[in-house]
Amino acid sequence: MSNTIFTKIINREIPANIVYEDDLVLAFRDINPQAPTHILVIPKKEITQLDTATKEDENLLGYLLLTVKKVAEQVGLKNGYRVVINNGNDGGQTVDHLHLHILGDRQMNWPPG
Ligand code: DGP
Repeated sequence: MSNTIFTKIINREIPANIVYEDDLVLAFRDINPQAPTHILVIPKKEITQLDTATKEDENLLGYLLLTVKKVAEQVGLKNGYRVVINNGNDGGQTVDHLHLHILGDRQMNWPPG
């Protein structure tokens, strides 16, 4: 798959405001925040989008969600938050490396745009 901007962040080829990292995942602040707190959680494995994840990624997908919870707690999102995965063109995905958005510190609306 293509080497996206997120791979460059993982490899420290470009800077990012990293809030959490371990062997499997990385979390960093979104460069174009849509809420006072906007963090992206990504797998270090290059998965293009949710649609291209496979059975082999089952544990990693669960781990990403538990990482969201851990990061939200770490940054103090006590009143809740929204988790978003934009998948593919109609989903509004712009970076071809699976990522989970954590949006918080404001009231979210429904339905989303
Ligand atoms: P999506 O639309 O779901 O593919 O979201 C991609 C997000 O990635 C978008 O909110 C902006 C963010 N983003 C794009 N390039 C960079 C970057 O170089 N650094 C950081 N921190 N975020 C980026």
